[in-house]
Amino acid sequence: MTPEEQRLYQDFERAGLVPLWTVREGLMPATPTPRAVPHLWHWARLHPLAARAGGLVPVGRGGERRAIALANPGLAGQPFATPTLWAAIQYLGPREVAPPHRHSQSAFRFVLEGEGVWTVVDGDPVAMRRGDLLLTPGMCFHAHHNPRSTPMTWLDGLDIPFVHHVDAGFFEYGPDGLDDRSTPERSRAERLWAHPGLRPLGVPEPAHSPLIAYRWEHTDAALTAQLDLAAGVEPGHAAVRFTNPATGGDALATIRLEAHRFAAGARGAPTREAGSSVWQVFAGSGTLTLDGRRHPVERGDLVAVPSWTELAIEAFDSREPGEAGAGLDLFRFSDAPVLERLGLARAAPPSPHPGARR
Ligand code: GTQ
Ligand code: FE2
Repeated sequence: MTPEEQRLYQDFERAGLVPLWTVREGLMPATPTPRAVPHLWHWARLHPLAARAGGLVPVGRGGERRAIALANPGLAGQPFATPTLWAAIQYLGPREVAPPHRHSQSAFRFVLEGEGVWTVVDGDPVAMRRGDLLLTPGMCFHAHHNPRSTPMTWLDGLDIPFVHHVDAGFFEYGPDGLDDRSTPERSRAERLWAHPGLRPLGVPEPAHSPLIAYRWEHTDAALTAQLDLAAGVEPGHAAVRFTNPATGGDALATIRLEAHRFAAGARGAPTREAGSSVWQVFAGSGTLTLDGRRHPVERGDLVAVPSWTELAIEAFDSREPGEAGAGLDLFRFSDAPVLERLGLARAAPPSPHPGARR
């Protein structure tokens, strides 16, 4: 570099400027180059750690929740599973209450095992049981309470990293003390909105999905029928999206929620899409192959799939004791609604050479 050029670059820096030609390739790659890496967290390791926190760390004001976040090793120690998605295991001990609050971040709970906690969403107590998906749309007040003598754990998913990146986070405490500690079997949300194809009249136009609870019995029946009818995504692969019954759109504004079932021995075609996702095994076992690396997975295991990572799923042909059926059931959440709204969604056609590529 000539002394004159050197002075120019110094003056750029002093003036708060960066020339494109020094950063173009890093900032505008041909295809996404995520810092997040494909990563697997074993439930068998997470769960005991959450239980230990249960014995040592109180749940209350300030920290708000006994939630332990999955931190992607590519994201410099930040508590983010992917650049847009938070995934955490939350533990609530016998007779504990997680106090009411609300925030602009949207949340869901997915229950891998156990029951006995009610999440109270805008005053509506919602029972949590295995396989259920419960919503906490942005700015709804929510608290969780466990009236039983047994602890419960579940998966939380939120858009915390996305909201952090765009500096749109707002948070408020709710009134201390939980007003409604009742434990109804069915929430008001379900009594109004969980009748297929029937929209209640005379109720206010909902600002977010009014359903709040998506029960495993319905998810399971939908997946079973799709596989029986061979009408799914591909042979041996059925999938459903959780939607807002008032609009047919995604159940949450920023997070797509899906359940997938692979029949025993089924092998899905490799897929690749812009935007990131997290998968959790709900039942059965199989493998998730990420950019050619094969990871065996079993019940509860969580996998982060960064943008443009090739993913192929295979179900083992085995029946686990206590599982509903052979094959592999998975829950998935992604940032797809954000990318779609912004015109950034893209998917690649299946790779012509599936299998190991690295
Ligand atoms: O349960 O309200 O994992 O506010 C992170 C933030 C759970 C919750 C999390 C939260 C919650
Ligand atoms: Fe919260």
